[in-house]
Amino acid sequence: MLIKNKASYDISENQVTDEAVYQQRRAVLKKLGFLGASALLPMQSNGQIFDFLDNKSQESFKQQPLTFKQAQPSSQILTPESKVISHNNFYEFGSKKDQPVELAQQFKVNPWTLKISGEVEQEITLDYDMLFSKFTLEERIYRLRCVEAWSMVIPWIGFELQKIIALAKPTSQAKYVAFETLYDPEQMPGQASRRLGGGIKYPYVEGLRIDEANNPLAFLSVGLYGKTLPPQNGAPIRLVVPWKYGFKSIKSIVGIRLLKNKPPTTWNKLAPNEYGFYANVNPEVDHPRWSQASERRITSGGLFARNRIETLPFNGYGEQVADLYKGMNLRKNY
Ligand SMILES: Nc1nc2c(c(=O)[nH]1)N[C@H]1C(S)=C(S)[C@@H](COP(=O)(O)O)O[C@H]1N2
Ligand SMILES: [Mo]
Repeated sequence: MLIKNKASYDISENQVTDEAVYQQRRAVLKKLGFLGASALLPMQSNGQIFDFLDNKSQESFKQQPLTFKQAQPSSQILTPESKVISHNNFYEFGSKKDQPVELAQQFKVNPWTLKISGEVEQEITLDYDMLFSKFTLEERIYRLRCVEAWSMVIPWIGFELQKIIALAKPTSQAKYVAFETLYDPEQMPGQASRRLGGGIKYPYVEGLRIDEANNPLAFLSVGLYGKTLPPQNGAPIRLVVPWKYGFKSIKSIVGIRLLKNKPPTTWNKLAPNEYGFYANVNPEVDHPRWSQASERRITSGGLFARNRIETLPFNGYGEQVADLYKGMNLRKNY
């Protein structure tokens, strides 16, 4: 094998775990239902993944059952749980869809600290147990539309973002809300390697205008399908903003800060001409490299299922949120 110009994140061959051990690990994940058919294709991934899994137990993350107020019955067809938890975007655990489920199983979510600070009268610090007990938990069935033009329907469990904001008592100066994901390269291999982490500068950060954050649809999720979140979906707590592209729905949050000024956001910093601050789902404004007019709904069907559907303005939530953008040019403010 030709190794040219070895970067610090490249590994040497003797660090690569032996193929048999690797296959055994995949068999374990497969038995647990974590690996779909695509995972049986030969892996193009690098030794780093083997290395990361090395010396760790093969046990998968344990989700706990939750008590919550169930959602009204819905006519929407849910995306099967097996797909919700195995087809993920979570670049801290690799930029490919099947990497988070493989690389996040050892992620430690307890203890956890979520701090709400900034332009508030009352700073708040929540520990792991408080995430599940401070507010009444309810179920919300939301569509999630990724900017890459695929979508899912997911039964989340959690509480409205506005509840935690109200508890902190924002000052009159608070105009924006900034969110930050955990920074821990020892646990998140994508933060330790540019190649795995897709070139993102970590920690992953996101933001909303305060009126967007106070809209009742904006949700902090601590669970899905009746249980606590698995790590690949953003355990122990993540944002869900269903009328915006999926990248706004930041995972594994440790900080929420109320601010006077608009905060930087990860994808906007990386490619400002492709990803804006608002990122409202909008079929009329195409991504520079692809159309946003339709999407592939991920269902129980296979690869060739007929599941191409029209994308709706604000992902179909216009009635609840369109007023937030009255008078704004949504082509300019993409
Ligand atoms: N910290 C962090 N949050 C993130 C991401 C990420 O890479 N890192 N990916 C985003 C993108 S692009 C999408 S589409 C959703 C995917 O959520 P899911 O894997 O639970 O479906 O998470 C979002 N939140
Ligand atoms: Mo996404």
